[in-house]
Amino acid sequence: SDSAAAAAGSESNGALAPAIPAAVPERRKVALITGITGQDGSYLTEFLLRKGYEVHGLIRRSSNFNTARLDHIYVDPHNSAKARMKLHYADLSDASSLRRWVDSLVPDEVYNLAAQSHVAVSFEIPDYTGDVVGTGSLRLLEAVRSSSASSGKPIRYYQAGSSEMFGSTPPPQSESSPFHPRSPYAAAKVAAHWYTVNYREAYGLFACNGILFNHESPRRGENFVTRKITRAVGRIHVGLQTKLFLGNLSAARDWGFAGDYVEAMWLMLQQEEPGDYVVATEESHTVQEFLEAAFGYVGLDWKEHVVIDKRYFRPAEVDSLKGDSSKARKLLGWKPKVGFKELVKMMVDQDVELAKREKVLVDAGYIDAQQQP
Ligand code: NDP
Ligand code: GDR
Repeated sequence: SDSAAAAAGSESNGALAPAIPAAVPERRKVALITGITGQDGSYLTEFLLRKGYEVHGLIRRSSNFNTARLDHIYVDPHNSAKARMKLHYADLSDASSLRRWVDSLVPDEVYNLAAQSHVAVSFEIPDYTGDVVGTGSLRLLEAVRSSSASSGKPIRYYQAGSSEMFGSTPPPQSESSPFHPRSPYAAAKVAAHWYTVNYREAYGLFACNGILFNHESPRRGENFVTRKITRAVGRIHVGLQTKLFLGNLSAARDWGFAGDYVEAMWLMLQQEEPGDYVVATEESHTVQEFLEAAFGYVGLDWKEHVVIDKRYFRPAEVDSLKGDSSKARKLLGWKPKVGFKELVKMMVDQDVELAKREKVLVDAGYIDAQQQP
């Protein structure tokens, strides 16, 4: 659908008309989210809308609409009584666009989720990844600091940090574990982490780093390993594909559900003091275990379908991640609701449905089958 994307751009100034119904006595809390079109952005938007927030998202220009994860939430901004999510064009590589929206929206909370978030791709485009993930976070922090200093209004800031920052540090990893990043992506996230700490210490900004371990969902990008596997399971199950090409199967990850993790982001910004928190399930599984669970759930044997392809091995790998999230559990009262098996089931169920629909369209000649072996 093109609906959500169509709201951004020149007409989005209309979208900035007050969205507060006359009957609501107090100003709604206003959240500004970068990376709103991503997996976490869509869950966080749903979460904040349920809490009564007005949500503004910054989206980047693309030749195709890329708002599919938001289309079910989207209400046309001309319907000003109902539309509480608005989209605006900006980019983490463009400081002026960030400052402009922070100034004009006067948000209570800013969530910086935007990133070139693929670890393997960061080895292919290291310079760009460093610019968006590292310097982009600094640009946004500076926009928040300077805007808040001129308006006098405090703004709370969330930085999407990652367990990848621990890299080769052995598990379990907690807030006090040393960082040893193993990719341009992870090194840039370490920079963003320290920029955030620095803005807190230097300017007293209410800024928090969430150090989130891997979190997945049916909305996960299709080239991350969990979704790549569940997408293939669905397609193999209905006969649209037979093989799945993967890299290192022995890496271990602490996989949780994205819907649970966005609550932790919000909780960090509701505390009396800002801080940094590890968010994790505290349970770790290898890629091979994920394969066994996902293929096994629909009665398939992964060994009959998986082929190892060297191109998916990384120049440097993160072997083992398992979080210690006791600080978040104690101080935020947060804990995950969805476990490993339930997560696999949720993702496979959706991807089997998706493959069935794809098959109907392919069989009817409405779409071409993706050319996969
Ligand atoms: P996604 O890759 O799904 O989403 C990334 C978002 O960033 C998209 O909305 C993307 O826009 C946007 N974006 C990318 N480049 C730019 C740019 N130059 N300017 C503005 N926006 C940009 O990531 P997730 O939702 O999975 O993750 C959210 C954040 O959390 C990321 O920062 C990620 O690095 C971090 N993280 C994620 C974890 C996970 O397991 N999911 C774990 C720990 C940290 P577009 O849709 O146009 O591509
Ligand atoms: P990760 O996620 O690098 O942990 O980063 P990804 O799913 O890409 O890789 C997990 C592990 O699986 C191995 N692997 C493969 N990975 C991909 N993508 N494709 C393959 O074919 C494949 N075969 C094996 C990888 O080598 C790796 O060990 C994610 C991202 O969301 C980051 O943004 C985030 O910060 C971290 O999680 C926490």
